[in-house]
Amino acid sequence: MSFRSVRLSRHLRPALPREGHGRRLLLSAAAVTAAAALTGSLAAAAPVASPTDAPASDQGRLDAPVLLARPNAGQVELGRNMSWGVGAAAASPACHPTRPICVHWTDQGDHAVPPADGDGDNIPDQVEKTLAAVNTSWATIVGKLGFRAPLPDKRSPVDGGDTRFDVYLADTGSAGLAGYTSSDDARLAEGSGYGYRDASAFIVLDNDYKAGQFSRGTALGNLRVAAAHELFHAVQYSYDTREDDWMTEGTATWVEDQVFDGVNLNITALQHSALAAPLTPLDFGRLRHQYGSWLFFRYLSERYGPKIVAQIWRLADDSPTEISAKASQTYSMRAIRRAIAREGDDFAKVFNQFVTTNLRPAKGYKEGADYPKPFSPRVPLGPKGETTGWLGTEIDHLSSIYVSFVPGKDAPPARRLLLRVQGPPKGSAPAARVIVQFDGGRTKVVPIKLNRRGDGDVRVPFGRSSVRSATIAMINGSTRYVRCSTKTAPYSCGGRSKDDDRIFKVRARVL
Ligand SMILES: [Ca+2]
Ligand SMILES: [Ca+2]
Ligand SMILES: [Ca+2]
Ligand SMILES: [Ca+2]
Repeated sequence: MSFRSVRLSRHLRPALPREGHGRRLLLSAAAVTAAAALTGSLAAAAPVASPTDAPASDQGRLDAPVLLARPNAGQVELGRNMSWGVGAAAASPACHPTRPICVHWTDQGDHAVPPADGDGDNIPDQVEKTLAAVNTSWATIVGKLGFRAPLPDKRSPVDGGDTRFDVYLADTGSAGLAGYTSSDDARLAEGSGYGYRDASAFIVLDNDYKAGQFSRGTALGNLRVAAAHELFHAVQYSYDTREDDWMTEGTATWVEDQVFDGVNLNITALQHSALAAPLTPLDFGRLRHQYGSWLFFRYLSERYGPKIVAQIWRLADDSPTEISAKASQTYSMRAIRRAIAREGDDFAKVFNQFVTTNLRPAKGYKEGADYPKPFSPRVPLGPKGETTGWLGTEIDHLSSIYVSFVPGKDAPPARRLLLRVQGPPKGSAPAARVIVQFDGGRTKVVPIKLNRRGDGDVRVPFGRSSVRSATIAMINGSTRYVRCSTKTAPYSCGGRSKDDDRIFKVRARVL
């Protein structure tokens, strides 16, 4: 992407482009250019509603678990307005010989699985593939990564035959879903008096993953990542059925690639992540950003190993086996902060490094060459003494913006750039870092030390003959929330951030 060079305005003019859920960018030629490009990329990645375009990662989870009837008297009610309307096939269910997993299917009506049965054992190939995908997911998630298994469904009014975990096959693709997770655990019922939030669960996967309903990837690839994703929701239910959306969907989308590394369908969701939409808060739980947040869990698992995500869920536990009463009702972001502290690190520092790493995903992530690159407006600066004036923008909590300063034609061959930042006060966790990219590809990250008022400056190399760009990342790392559990905003703890709409300004001058 290239941009015409802009004359930078010294005073601030309001411009109201929007990214994601509606972050307002203020002012300045650079910001306006950035915003125009952001709007462009958003249009390209506009949310799609038709089932055909539903990404594989777009699996549903019932927001509030409700009691749902399962097989009875030949009818099978599966929630989400999905019902077989007929009985199960004669050979249903097919269960794994050692793991407690059973797959249920029907051979009649709209939800029938394709009848192909290569080995002639009356269990259709699709059922065998589903059982294999769920079994592999279980082996990785529970066996290798150390997560809890789904709870036995011993308190369900209908248990699928016994307390083993149940997988039902239905035409979920017709509802635009790759699958979903639900629960009929009696402890979730109104007035059950149960004081914790854990529950057993069952999952529903598509009956065929046929191409007409799933436009990306192969039928087998879609089945595999849906199995991993939905099994993981059932695993989450054994900790907390009501954890924040951005973490439940983010970690379920993360686990797809931990189990089936070769499928990579979750890369689609990165259109709604800190890479493509850095001005949207990391913990925004709507408009598909709850899936895109998997990038952050990937960052943590590449940094500390994937078991850190199991540690996070243990710290977010709200079942009778929770680590301590103190951990009770610990929400997503608090659990993440504690898990990072146990690694000897500080969340704000890690979030700043996440933002810095994201500027060049190909270098920062194992599979980052395939990830979208964040947009950074390029501001050419020419002769000695030239300045941008103050460029300002509002930044919400857990969000950031990048601006790249580039030595222009008139820039002296060996000069430095003075960058001044005015951010919000220290308590709101502001940060600024400069990533200098030299010719030949080497980079250097220079933090800008901000004082209590949020102000700071730094000098970085800016010679025309050696520097390609100096990119500033301005970061709002706040994790201060108020009015938790009021569900007034789709963020961590169901509360609001204390630090949204914080104004950050930067001024660059060629020395
Ligand atoms: Ca068979
Ligand atoms: Ca069962
Ligand atoms: Ca289907
Ligand atoms: Ca992969």
